Amino acid sequence: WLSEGSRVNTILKVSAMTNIDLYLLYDVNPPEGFNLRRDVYIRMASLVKTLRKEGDDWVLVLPPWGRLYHWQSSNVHQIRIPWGEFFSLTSLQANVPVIEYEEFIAENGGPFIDQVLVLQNYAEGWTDGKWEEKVDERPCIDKLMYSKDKQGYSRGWFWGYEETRAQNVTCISAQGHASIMSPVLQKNITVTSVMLDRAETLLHDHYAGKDYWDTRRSMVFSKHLRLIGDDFREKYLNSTDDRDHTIYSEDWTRMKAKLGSAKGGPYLGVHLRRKDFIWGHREDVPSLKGAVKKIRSLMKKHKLDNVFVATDADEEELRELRGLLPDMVRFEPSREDLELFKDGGVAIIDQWICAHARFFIGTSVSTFSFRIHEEREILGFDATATYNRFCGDTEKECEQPTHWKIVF
Ligand SMILES: Nc1nc2c(ncn2[C@@H]2O[C@H](COP(=O)(O)OP(=O)(O)OP(=O)(O)O)[C@@H](O)[C@H]2O)c(=O)[nH]1
Ligand SMILES: *[C@@H]1O[C@H](CO)[C@@H](O)[C@H](O)[C@H]1NC(C)=O
Ligand SMILES: *[C@@H]1O[C@H](CO)[C@@H](O)[C@H](O)[C@H]1NC(C)=O
Ligand SMILES: *[C@@H]1O[C@H](CO)[C@@H](O)[C@H](O)[C@H]1NC(C)=O
Repeated sequence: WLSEGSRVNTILKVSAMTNIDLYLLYDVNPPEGFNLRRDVYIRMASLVKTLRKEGDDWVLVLPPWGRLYHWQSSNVHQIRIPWGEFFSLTSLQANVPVIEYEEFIAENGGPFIDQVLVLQNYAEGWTDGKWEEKVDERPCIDKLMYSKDKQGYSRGWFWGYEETRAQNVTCISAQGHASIMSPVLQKNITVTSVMLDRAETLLHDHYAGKDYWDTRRSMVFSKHLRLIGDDFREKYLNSTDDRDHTIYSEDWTRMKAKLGSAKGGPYLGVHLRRKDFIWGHREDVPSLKGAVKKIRSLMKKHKLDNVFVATDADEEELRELRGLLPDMVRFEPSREDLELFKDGGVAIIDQWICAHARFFIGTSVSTFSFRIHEEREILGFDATATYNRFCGDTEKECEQPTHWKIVF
């Protein structure tokens, strides 16, 4: 009953009949940070939703966190971190079926990935200067980050799981939104586990649309991190959900705060991105002096006595900042806390505290700041209290961030 040309469909049907899941794994270009990776998750969740609409039981395998360039705290174990340490898995699962990588290994019968598709652009770029959506199997443009072992399996980084191997690695040129991969995965793949490497190559299906926001709202931070942030707010910033009108529902599907309903705690929230943002002497990033001047003027304008600062500034800049702004409040984890939460957890706590401020100002085109905007949108803050950024000291046109309204 294998009719010609239907091998793929047949195998997929057999899988569905026997309730075998199909697994979509993915990874992102190594230099990308935590907050861009959170954005790529939204694109992959959208692809899985499209695949499931077509009828097959695809499950998204969550790529373990680790080896991130910015996570440099020494002597803290920072690889093979499951998503459950940072996000609420039940919340993610209420949006799209997801499993941790170790669950995949167990369900799949071992650390094997059938097919890795390395996504890349087109070697020839846009033909005739015209952009069109397309996807084709093509020779690999860059040197592959995988190598064959003695048995002929492909070995690679695989999130620090050394025993993991792939049966087959090929390159695909793709130009378009995430769901452009849906036909490829349905028709051209005769396997049960597929990994898309360099998944950031794919664009959002519909940026800031309903599906985008459903997935974004489902990315609820894990409870232990939220609790640490809430305790800190109460203890050092006189901020509680009751008084600040930021009541949070554990069930994100019921979290529908009205725009403008959140008041926020009596403090200014600041995200001051430094490090690589100042090394390039970017025109849109202020000096510390410039930033503090703006902070002072905002505190006065909004009658706020407290300022909470989240920053990745190095020791030297931090000392300078403390000199200019001695009254700033910062979340400074103890050694044990850092080992427990890791750099990713501390970043989340910083974001959570900024998200609850009466007024927030962030850094130009920082995905760290963008994720705070979204969190505040979910909590129901007025746009004027959220979509603000520092201007460079000599920046002429200082365009402010875009307001992306939630689509429920
Ligand atoms: N705790 C803490 N960490 C920060 C802060 N700002 C930046 N970082 C760290 O630096 C990393 C870089 O920022 P990300 O936004 O995640 O990285 P990215 O995706 O490259 O995004 P950009 O900010 O756009 O560079 C974060 O993941 C954090 O680890 C901050 O205010 N607090
Ligand atoms: C799918 O497979 C067919 C036949 O092998 C091939 O011609 C086509 O280019 C493939 N499509 C994609 C998108 O990879
Ligand atoms: C590897 O995958 C490609 C593309 O799907 C396929 O053409 C090829 O036959 C596969 N090779 C092996 C050894 O399975
Ligand atoms: C905290 O806020 C409440 C309500 O706004 C206020 O009454 C109280 O005095 C504040 N406490 C401190 C220590 O500032």
